[in-house]
Amino acid sequence: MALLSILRYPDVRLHKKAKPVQVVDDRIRKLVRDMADTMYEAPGVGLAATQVDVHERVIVIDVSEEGRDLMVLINPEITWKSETIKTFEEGCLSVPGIYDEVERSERIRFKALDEKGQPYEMEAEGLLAVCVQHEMDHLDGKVFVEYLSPLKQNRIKTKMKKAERELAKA
Ligand code: GNR
Ligand code: NI
Repeated sequence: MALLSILRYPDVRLHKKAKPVQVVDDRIRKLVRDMADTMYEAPGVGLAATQVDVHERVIVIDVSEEGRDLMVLINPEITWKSETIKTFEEGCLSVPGIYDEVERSERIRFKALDEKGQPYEMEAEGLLAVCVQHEMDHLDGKVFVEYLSPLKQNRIKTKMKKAERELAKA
């Protein structure tokens, strides 16, 4: 098992745009395994490759209660979004300790490749819909706090930088 280290906001690398995966090969399958281990260890319900400083379009998600229903999204694309918007209190492994409300489409359809390179399409609602949209934002270099007011973003930046200094001292 290999745990990867998770970048923390406001690291500039969180704003890089990830490139599509060209071939789903053993290198990508190893990345998926390591990302899943890292997500379960955190613990979190999703993780985008961007968060582990790999700028390729790979996401792992597990929103199941028992935490053993891994979903792999390679080169995901949203094919439909509901006009109905829902607010959800989001958190992020790259912004630990910060939770705030974000508005997103309540339901989506998306397509992606699985870890075998097989294409699939599915509809999502609830936490899964939130999570897919949150993770796809990461691949485009966007962190959920960017939906908050500039004042809140500055407060969060200050708080995260202070926490980083405390960690460095310890
Ligand atoms: O673990 C996570 N929980 C979560 C809760 C509400 C909305 C989104 C998320 S995703 C987050 C893990 C993470 O940071 N993924 O990028
Ligand atoms: Ni996140």
